[in-house]
Amino acid sequence: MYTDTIAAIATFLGNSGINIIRISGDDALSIAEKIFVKKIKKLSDSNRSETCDVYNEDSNQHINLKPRYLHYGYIVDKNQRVIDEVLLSYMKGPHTYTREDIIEINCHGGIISAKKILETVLEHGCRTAERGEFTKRAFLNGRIDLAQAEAVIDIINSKTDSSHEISVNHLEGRLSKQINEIIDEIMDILANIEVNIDFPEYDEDEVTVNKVRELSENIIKELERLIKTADTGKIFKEGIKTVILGKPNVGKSSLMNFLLNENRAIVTEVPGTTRDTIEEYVNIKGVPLRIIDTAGIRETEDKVEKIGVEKALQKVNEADLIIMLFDSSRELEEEDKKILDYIKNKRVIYIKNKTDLETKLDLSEHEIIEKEAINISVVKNQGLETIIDKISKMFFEGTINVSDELIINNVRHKDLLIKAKKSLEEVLYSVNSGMTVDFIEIDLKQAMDCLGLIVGKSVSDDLMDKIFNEFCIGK
Ligand SMILES: Nc1nc2c(ncn2[C@@H]2O[C@H](COP(=O)(O)OP(=O)(O)OP(=O)(O)O)[C@@H](O)[C@H]2O)c(=O)[nH]1
Ligand SMILES: [Mg+2]
Repeated sequence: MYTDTIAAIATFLGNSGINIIRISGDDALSIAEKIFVKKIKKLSDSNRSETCDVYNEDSNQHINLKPRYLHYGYIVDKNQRVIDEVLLSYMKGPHTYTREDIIEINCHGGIISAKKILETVLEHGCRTAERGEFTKRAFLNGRIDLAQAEAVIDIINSKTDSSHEISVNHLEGRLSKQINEIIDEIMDILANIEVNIDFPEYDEDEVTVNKVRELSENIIKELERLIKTADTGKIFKEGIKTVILGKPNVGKSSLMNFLLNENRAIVTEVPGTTRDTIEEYVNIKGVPLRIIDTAGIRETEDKVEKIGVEKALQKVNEADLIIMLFDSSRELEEEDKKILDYIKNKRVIYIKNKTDLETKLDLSEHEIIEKEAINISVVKNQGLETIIDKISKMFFEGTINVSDELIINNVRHKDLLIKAKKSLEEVLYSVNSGMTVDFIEIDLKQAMDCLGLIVGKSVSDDLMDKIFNEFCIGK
């Protein structure tokens, strides 16, 4: 099958050591042969121009690019002017990332070389790759399935070791294997039903019904187990969305800075210092946190502060965790009580800050909070470890071994698993209410289709565009 040839810079353009230009498709090799030279000749000084000082000795020389070797040489433009000194490799399809012929050119870092080389490559008759198009080709050419392609982007976007490990598991095909096994089981049930429909005279109805019931129940259990892991997967992928909340001046921004280990938020003794929400990602002892510092909650006439307070309260709705800060050197005030009211249904860690000062806070009205609250002093660096330990216990019940467990870390997969489970519950319902087996065929097929979409069986162009548009160029 002929495909047009695509090219892109696969590395991040900046002051790096090297950049890589990638070409994939039927013309990759012939393009390389036109732009790559192994030998150069310095022109004599009199012939030198400012922009070109080296030339190909024999522009028509035949270059033998042996596959899977690194070839040292130069890239030249259409006028045979040298652009850069490079290492070039040729990987012959189908044993490549895209299953097509691939050329990779390692040039010097910086912006200009890579851009010029790409321009030259494009001039020789290929087009710029779209986002994720190399990986899309790997999928379309059957080297990986859709779940594995999605794992590639998740590996690139990983922010923690654990999240990386989960995605590597998926790339290796562990999720796909499990999903395909479930699809096979559903196909077994369907086959049973077909026999029943085709040969009703065998009167195997009862046997079939029992078999359908048992298999559906087992698959539902398996899907439930997978769906349950999605919460952990989301946390590892996005971090625990942790909103620091409290009245003005309790030390929210000080705590944020401490957790980030940098002076990110402005801290002053003036109540109402923080006006906007500030979000940062941090990984503390393996616990991934997306920390959000907020404006101190109080009634205010200040227009800017008011918006800040509204934003802070909005963040509460999206939070996985609230860190509610009290100032132990001040009495419990209306503002504290209002915040407590506001976060009633959330997961909360209560903290009393400024314990280095004389205690004035009395939480005896709130017995449970008093018992649970962690005493800290940000300025004295006291009690802060306890916060992380508590979060770790709250979300991971100690430790979690992501390498052994198959964890769902993709919302699309989770939604499809839930849909598949619902269809199978319909199957069970139909079976239990005595409907004939042919009735359940539709639901079974629907469950199978949902699971098929995870691994990319009969996926629409729209869905593919949506998935691969999240990739970077050159991947
Ligand atoms: N003594 C003492 N002072 C602290 C402690 N933590 C913070 N502070 C001080 O309390 C003041 C307010 O701290 P911030 O971190 O700005 O408080 P905030 O809650 O972010 O305040 P707003 O942004 O105004 O809502 C600053 O002067 C801090 O140095 C502490 O543990 N002990
Ligand atoms: Mg602040």
